[in-house]
Amino acid sequence: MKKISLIGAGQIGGTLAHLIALKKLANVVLFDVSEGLAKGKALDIAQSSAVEGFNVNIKGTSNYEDTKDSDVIIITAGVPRKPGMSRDDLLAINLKIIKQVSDGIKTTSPKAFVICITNPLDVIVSALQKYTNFKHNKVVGMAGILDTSRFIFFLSEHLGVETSKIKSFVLGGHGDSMVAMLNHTYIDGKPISELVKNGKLKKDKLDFIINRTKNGGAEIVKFLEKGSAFYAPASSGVEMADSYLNNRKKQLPCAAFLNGEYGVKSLYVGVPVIIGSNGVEKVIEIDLSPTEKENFNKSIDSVKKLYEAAIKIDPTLK
Ligand code: A3D
Repeated sequence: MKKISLIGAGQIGGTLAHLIALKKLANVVLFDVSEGLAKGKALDIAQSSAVEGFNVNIKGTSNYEDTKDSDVIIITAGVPRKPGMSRDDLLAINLKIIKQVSDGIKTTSPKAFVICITNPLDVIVSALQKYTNFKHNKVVGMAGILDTSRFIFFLSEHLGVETSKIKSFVLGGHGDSMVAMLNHTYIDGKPISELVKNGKLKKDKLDFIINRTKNGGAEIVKFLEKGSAFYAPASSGVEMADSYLNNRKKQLPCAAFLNGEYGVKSLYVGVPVIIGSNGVEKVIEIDLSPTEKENFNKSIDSVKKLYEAAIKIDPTLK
């Protein structure tokens, strides 16, 4: 059995542990600074094994030694948003937490595939790679799968078409500047532009759905009042771990390190990548329309700006 360590046993961490157990993907170590939280959730999930019929080991801990030699590490340690807050408002506090996590994992699991979920995603995943000095292809951020899944769900709900029959993806930073790739969106095999042209999907409704996707996280934060989304983020993280552990070589939109692709150098940002047993095996460069390119560049600029803010907080990130 492979080993997945979850750093952060909060809402997403606990859901990740549950999903990994149900899917029998790997043994799980659930780590949190709050030891009781990690131990309590691990025990609770383990006690469902007889009902659910899984045979994976689940351990709660606040000791990094227990995460030693993990195959995959998924990081959700940090603070989530409160209503009215943007993801960027979390920068200073989550940067400090990610430094502690990096110190905890870099000597214990130097070969792990590390998936970061902590916000603000693109900048936190960059910081994580700098702090650990792990290879770029082994450190990746989860956001694009979630944003894409939200977009597909809203389209499906409006058009009455099953989600499995909609293909699309969302690129760019995980924030208000994310870009829905309309030229790569197909509804039941037809380009979305065709549905707009023949009036099946009104242009203003499509704009509304794109906007709702951008604000998909905030909509849930407002409903919950305490904390942010966790079911769909956990599902998205598990899909990445599964593609790595089982060498599925799936094409997934993730925050990956760009080294010249899309004309961007030395920055983590959301793009389609292939995830297999070598981690991020390839960044897929797709053709962007002039508008998509313009929006993508805007998104890159906002990620760059936030990274500069991170350097002000911790100059070692330069
Ligand atoms: P929450 O339920 O608060 O869990 C976070 C956990 O981290 C808590 O149990 C804390 O005790 C723990 N923690 C804090 N400091 C440390 C530390 N130094 N080491 C280990 N554990 C620590 O939050 P959540 O699970 O709802 O969300 C976690 C993060 O994911 C937040 O930053 C969210 O903003 C982010 N998030 C990202 C997405 C993306 O799509 C990228 C979506 C939803 C949430």
